[in-house]
Amino acid sequence: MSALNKIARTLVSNRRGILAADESIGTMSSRLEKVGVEPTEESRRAYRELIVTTPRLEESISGVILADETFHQKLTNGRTFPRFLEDLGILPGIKVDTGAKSLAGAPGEKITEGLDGLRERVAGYVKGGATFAKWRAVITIGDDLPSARAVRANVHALARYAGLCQEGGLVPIVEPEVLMDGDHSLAQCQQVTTSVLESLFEELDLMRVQLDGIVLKPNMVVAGTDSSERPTVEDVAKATVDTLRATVPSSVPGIAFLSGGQSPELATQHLGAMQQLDPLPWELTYSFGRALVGPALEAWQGDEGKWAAAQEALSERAVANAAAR
Ligand code: 5MM
Repeated sequence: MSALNKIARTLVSNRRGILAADESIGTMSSRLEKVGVEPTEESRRAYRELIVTTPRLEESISGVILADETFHQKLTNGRTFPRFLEDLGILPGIKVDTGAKSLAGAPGEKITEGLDGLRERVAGYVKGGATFAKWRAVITIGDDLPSARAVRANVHALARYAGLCQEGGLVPIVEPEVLMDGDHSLAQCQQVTTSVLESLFEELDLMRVQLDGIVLKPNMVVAGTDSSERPTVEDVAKATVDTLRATVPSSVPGIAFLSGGQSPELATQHLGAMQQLDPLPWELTYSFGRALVGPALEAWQGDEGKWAAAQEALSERAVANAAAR
């Protein structure tokens, strides 16, 4: 078993999943503001300390994705975040993309940036304790969207990122997110997700990415947020697993879903229903952001007195997702 395969397997096995705590400074700040917390370097640090010190987190969380700011910050006990996680038996990960920007020639569509200097940044993160990385591409469904150029540009960037990470010793989490925004049907989401994943695996092959040393982080196949369709939990589970069976080679050790704006409870129910669709050639787990930490953030509100309640809220979601597996 290669070192990359071992890390990838650790991330997705034993009923554990990944916690995405890698909101960029802008996203984290606006989420803190929404719950009445002044967004500062210190409040972002304190919030991340609340998350990683949640009692028994390591029982349901295999890895935590950190943002660059957090990666270099310290907990109250003086340990850096990656070293603290390592001590707990949780793999430290790092988001290495630098965000989605407008794609020239493609109105309404984005390209994720961050390839320049990535080889050197990967080396720095490995020194600091990272074992895996993450890069998120966003694909929009709309009138005549996504365009072929946006899909191709994004899967190309994902494959080059994955190759650079593996070369430097990090397992790449490969995240092509087809957004829930819009009034599209579940069938449209399935068609777009299928075509994005087909293009992605062609490009990963072209760039000689070792498939047993990645974790795929896709969206679930759902109807758009403004759609009048209300698919059942079983409909979503079946459409998602059918799509993945048709596109994801069995050499990929695991698939860890993003939650994409679904409610925490629904994301967990979907994950649980998918496990019933045996046999599955890969592990299916979670790499949720909002669906894991949303309730904790609301419970905390920056109040030290509510620290324990917030950790309890995170624990509840983490345990529920592990149980759904
Ligand atoms: C945690 O948020 C991640 C980073 O977002 P920005 O760079 O836009 O601030 C994000 O990539 C996240 O990891 C995925 O979207 C999964 O999170 P959700 O909330 O969709 O489960």
